[in-house]
Amino acid sequence: MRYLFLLIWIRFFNSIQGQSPSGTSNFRNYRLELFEEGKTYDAAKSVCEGRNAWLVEIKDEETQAAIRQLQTSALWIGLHYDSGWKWNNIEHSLKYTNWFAGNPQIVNSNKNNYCGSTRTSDGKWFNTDCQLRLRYVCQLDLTWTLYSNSNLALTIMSNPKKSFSEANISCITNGKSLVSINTDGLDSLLTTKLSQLGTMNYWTSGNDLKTEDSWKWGDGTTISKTDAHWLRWPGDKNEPNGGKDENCLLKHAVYNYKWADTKCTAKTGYICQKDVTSGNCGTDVCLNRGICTVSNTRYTCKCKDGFFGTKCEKGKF
Ligand SMILES: [Ca+2]
Repeated sequence: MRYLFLLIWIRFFNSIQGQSPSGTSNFRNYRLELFEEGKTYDAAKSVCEGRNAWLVEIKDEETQAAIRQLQTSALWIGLHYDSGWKWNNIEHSLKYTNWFAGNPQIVNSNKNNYCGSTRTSDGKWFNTDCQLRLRYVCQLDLTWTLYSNSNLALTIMSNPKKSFSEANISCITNGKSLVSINTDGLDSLLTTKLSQLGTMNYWTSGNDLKTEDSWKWGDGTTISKTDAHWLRWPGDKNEPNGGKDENCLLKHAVYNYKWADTKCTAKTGYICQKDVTSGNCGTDVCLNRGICTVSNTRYTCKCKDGFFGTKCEKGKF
């Protein structure tokens, strides 16, 4: 009896909780999360919103391809009819479209074909009855993480992969720099965030490019060769161990994101940082022209009329 109760409780718990994605992929600065349990359009939309995400929005061919890699079945996407076809959240007008021939079909007064989905065979879009139960993909913005013990804003980039120097240029181009991991707290935060993303290594700013065996962060501070965050192998082959061949420091996914020296030409993910002590978070935190300010190690987005969400990513259209 007790076990029966337990079983019922578990089923109940799973039914309210039961929204773990069956597949994920990182694409640009987003995570795409696939849900295999068929739901109506509104129910699927609610699941995404409960995850601080939204039904995936396909703004170009690359996004379309990323979704197809994840799942080729028919899927709900964040497309709906409201006096015209619109994306639910960011940038609601349709610039890129990929409708199947004959779509969108004329919407009828019963509103039963007001929802957008993708076809199984080729991913092209069609509009259909919102009450159908389809698989769906949520899209989550990974752009910014504010490190709570400082005013460091972190950007974790997974796609496209870059070499150390390419990653460095990418950060600088965006007014940032590759991350300098000066505290245990920052290393721990990054380890948590990176492990949620999958199994990719990530470049930091650490290197001994200038003087072999003299490791420094990008901000000029020294990295001890005996720092406990270096990966420890059994025996005496502790990292860094690559000599003149390996001059750049990455957090290594397979080994719990411990540090390892690696060839700087390897292409992988990378982490940019930006100091937002001034209180101005810049232009890439709040979406849809929201105004960003920082105080007490938190950022706040003041959204323009019609937008809401922590990053003003959602809109009432
Ligand atoms: Ca070296």
